[in-house]
Amino acid sequence: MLSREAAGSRQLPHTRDAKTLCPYCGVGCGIIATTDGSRITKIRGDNHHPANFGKLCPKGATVAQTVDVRTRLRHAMSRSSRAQEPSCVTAGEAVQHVADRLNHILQSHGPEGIAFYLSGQLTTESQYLFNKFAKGYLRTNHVDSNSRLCMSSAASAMTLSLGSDGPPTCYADIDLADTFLFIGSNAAECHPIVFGRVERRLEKRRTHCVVVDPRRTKTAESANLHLAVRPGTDLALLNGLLYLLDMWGKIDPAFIAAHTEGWAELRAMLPQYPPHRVSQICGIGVPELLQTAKTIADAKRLITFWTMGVNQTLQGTFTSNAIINLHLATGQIGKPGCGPFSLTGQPNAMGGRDVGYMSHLLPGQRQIANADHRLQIERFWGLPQGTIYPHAGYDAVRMFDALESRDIRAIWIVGTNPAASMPNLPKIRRALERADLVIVQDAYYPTETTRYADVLLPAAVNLEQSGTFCNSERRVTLMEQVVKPPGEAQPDWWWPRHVAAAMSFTRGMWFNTAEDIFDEFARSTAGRPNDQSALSHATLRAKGPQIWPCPALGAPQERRYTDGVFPTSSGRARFFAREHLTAEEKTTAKFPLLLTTGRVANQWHTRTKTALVPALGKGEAAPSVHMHPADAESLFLQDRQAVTVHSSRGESATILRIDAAMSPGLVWMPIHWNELWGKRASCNEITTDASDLQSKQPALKCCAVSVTARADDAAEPETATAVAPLAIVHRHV
Ligand SMILES: Nc1nc2c(c(=O)[nH]1)N[C@H]1C(S)=C(S)[C@@H](COP(=O)(O)OP(=O)(O)OC[C@H]3O[C@@H](n4cnc5c(=O)[nH]c(N)nc54)[C@H](O)[C@@H]3O)O[C@H]1N2
Ligand SMILES: Nc1nc2c(c(=O)[nH]1)N[C@H]1C(S)=C(S)[C@@H](COP(=O)(O)OP(=O)(O)OC[C@H]3O[C@@H](n4cnc5c(=O)[nH]c(N)nc54)[C@H](O)[C@@H]3O)O[C@H]1N2
Ligand code: SF4
Ligand SMILES: [Mo]
Repeated sequence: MLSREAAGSRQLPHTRDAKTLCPYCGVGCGIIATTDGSRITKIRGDNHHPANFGKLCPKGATVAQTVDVRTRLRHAMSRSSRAQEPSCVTAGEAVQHVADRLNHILQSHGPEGIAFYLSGQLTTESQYLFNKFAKGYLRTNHVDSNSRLCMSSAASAMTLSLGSDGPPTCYADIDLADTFLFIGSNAAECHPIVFGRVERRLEKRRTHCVVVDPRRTKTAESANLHLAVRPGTDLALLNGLLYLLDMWGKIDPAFIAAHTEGWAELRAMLPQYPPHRVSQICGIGVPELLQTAKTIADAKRLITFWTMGVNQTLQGTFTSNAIINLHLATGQIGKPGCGPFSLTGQPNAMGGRDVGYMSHLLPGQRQIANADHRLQIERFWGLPQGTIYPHAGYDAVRMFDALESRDIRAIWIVGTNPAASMPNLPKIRRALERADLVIVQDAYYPTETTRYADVLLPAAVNLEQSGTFCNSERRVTLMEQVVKPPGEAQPDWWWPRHVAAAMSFTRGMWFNTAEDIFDEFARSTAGRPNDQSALSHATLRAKGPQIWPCPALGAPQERRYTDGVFPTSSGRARFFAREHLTAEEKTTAKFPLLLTTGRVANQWHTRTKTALVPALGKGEAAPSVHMHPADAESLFLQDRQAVTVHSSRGESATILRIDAAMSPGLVWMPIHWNELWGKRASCNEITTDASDLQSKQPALKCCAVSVTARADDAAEPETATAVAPLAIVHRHV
C-alpha cells in the first residue's frame, strides 16, 4: 500500500560527487559530498556556491560524522499508553495509527484540537506539504514553527516597514559596503562564513565595524567599536542615533520624500532621545554614542546585520522597525553595498516563511486574516471557498499553553526539540504530559522531546534526500540526495503525504516526489513579492542556486527595491515612530542579575548532531553560566563551581565560569546543554515566555535570575564525554 518511491528506494549511482548544502545555519553554504554509494566519504565546500565559494566552518566540514550514527531513529515506534515504552512498528502501521488517532480527535474535538509544530530545518517541500495538509485538509491553522522563537520579529518588521518579508540585501553587498553595524548578532560564531567575508572587507582601508552586544563577543573583538548596551535597550539606541543623524543633516530628504511615508511623525518623536538620555537608558557613554553616530553619518554604504539579540526581546519588532528606519532615513537601501540585513538563523527558515508555515500565514507571503488571500489559496489548492479557517492559529508559546489547558489535544512535532528549546520548560513539560497524542518526527533518538512521544516517525536528514533550502540572502539551492536514509526513515514530507492518504485526503496531497511538491509551491508564489515561479528542481540543477524574486517572466533580483517602489499599499516604505519601553523583565532583590542566552561556535542548538562530532566538543563542552569577576567575587563564587541559577519559573543546575567579557550584573548561558546532558541543565528551565506583542516571539534574551552555590553534587551535570549522555540513554532503548 505504501509507496517506497521516495528517497529510500531510488537507485543511487556508486562513487560520485553530489551537490548539497550544509544542514546547519542560515548562511547556506554549498557542499560537495563524495559517496561510494553507501557512505559519505568526503565533504568539501562548493567552490561555485555564492554563499561560501568553497569555504566551510568546522560544523559544516564535519557534517558527515552526524549521518550514519547509532543515535539515528531508524524505525517508527508507537505506544498505546504513556505507561509503556514505545516499540518498533512498520512504517505502514505507524501511518495507520497516526491516521486513526487524528481521525478520532477530529471527530471528538474538531480540527482545532490538532496542532503542528514545525522547523526551519526541514526542506521547503516538507514545510509546504505539512502546511497544506493542516490548513487545507485537516482545517486547523494551529501550525507554527521554531521560527517563532527565531525570525518572527524581523519578519513582522520587514513586512510592516517594507511590505514584504525577506531582506532587501544580498551577500555580494558585503564586498561593496564600507561600514558594518552588528546589533544583537554574534556572527563570528553563528554565521561564520558571512562574518569571514565581512572581516576580509574590514582589512581594507576606510572600512568600519560597530558591534552592539551586552557581551564582549568574538564579533565585538573584530570591531572598531563595541557598545555594551543593557539588554533590551537597542530601540532607545537606534532612536538616539537617528536623532543625531537628523540633527547633523545626515539624512536623505530626497529619498524620504520620494519613497517613504511617516517621516514627520517619527521626526517629531526623535527629540525625546537626546544623547544623555540614551546613554542612561543603554548604559553606555555619550562619547561612544556620538562616535557610533558619526561612523554611520560618514558611511557611504552601510549594512546593518541583526539577529537574536534584537528579535528575542519584548520590543523585537519595534527594534527591527527602527533598524529599517535608519536605512530609509539615510537612503541606504535598494542600492549596492547597503541595507538592513536580517540574518536567518536556521538553514531554511526563509523557505518556511515563504511556504507560510506560521500560524498566521499562507503560501506566497499571504495572510490568513486576508479574505482575498484565503480565496486565492483555496482556488489554487482546488478546495471549496471557505475551507481555510479565517483566523490565525496559535503561535508556538500559545500552542503549548493550549496543550496544557487541553484546548489542543494532539501535537505533531517535526524537526524541532521543544522540550529543550522552548522558554519556561517546566510549563512545556506539563503541556506535553497532558496531551492526548504527541507525534515526534525526528532524525535522531533520543531527544529531550522524544520521551513524551506516543508515536515516533523516523526522518531522513538532508544528505539523504533531494529538496531545497532558501538561505539568508533569499537564495534557493537544490540539494541532491547523497546516500540512502537508514531503516525506514523517509524525507519529512513522506509522512503527512501517507497519513493524508490513510485519512482519505488523496486529491491535492498525492505527491510522489519532492520535485512535484516544489513545482506546486513555486506556482503558489507567482505574482507575489517572493515570486519563485521560474524555479524548478531541473532549473536549479542546470543553473545552480537562484535568488528570489525570480518570476517566470523577468530576471531574478539580487538586490530588492532598486526602483524605490515597495510592495505596500501606497508603494512607499513606512517609517514607524516606536517608543522605547522599559518592559524587559526587571531585576529584584530576590533575582538581582539579568540572564541572557545564546550560542557557541562549535555547537548546534540541542546538540543532536554536534554532540556526535568529538572534534567539536573540544574547549567549552559543558553547560555553564558566565559571570563578571566582580559579581562572582561579591557572591563568593569560584570559577568552575557547581551553581544553581534561579528565576521565578524554575532553576537550572550548571557550572560557573568567571568571564571578563560579561558586563557586571549580567550573566549568560549557552543554550546547547539540556536535559539529556544533566538533570535541569537547560537555560530554558528559567527563561521567560513573555512575548513581543506584534510578533509573538518570546523574550529569550532577558530574564531576572539569582545564582547560588550548589551543594548537591548528585545533581551535577555529567561531563564524562561530549557524546556519552546521548549514547547512554540510547542503549536503554
Ligand atoms: N554555532 C552556531 N551557529 C548558529 C546556531 C547554533 O546553534 N550554533 N544557530 C543558528 C540560529 S537558529 C540562529 S537564530 C542564529 C543566532 O545567531 P545570533 O543571534 O548571532 O546568536 P545568539 O548567541 O543567540 O545571540 C546573539 C547575541 O545577542 C546578544 N544579546 C543578548 N541580549 C541582547 C540585547 O538586548 N541587545 C543586543 N544588542 N544584543 C543582545 C548576546 O549577548 C549574543 O552575543 O545562529 C545560527 N547559527
Ligand atoms: N534560551 C534560548 N532558547 C532558544 C534560543 C535562544 O537563543 N535562547 N534560540 C531559539 C531559536 S532561534 C531556535 S531556532 C530554536 C532551535 O531549537 P530546536 O529547533 O529545538 O533545536 P534543534 O536542536 O536544532 O532541533 C532540531 C531537531 O530536529 C532534529 N532533526 C535534525 N534534522 C532533521 C530532519 O531533517 N528532519 C527531522 N524531522 N528532524 C531533524 C534534531 O535531531 C532535533 O531534535 O531554539 C530556540 N530556543
Ligand atoms: S557557516 Fe553555517 S552553513 Fe556555512 S558551513 Fe558553517 S554552519 Fe554550515
Ligand atoms: Mo534560530
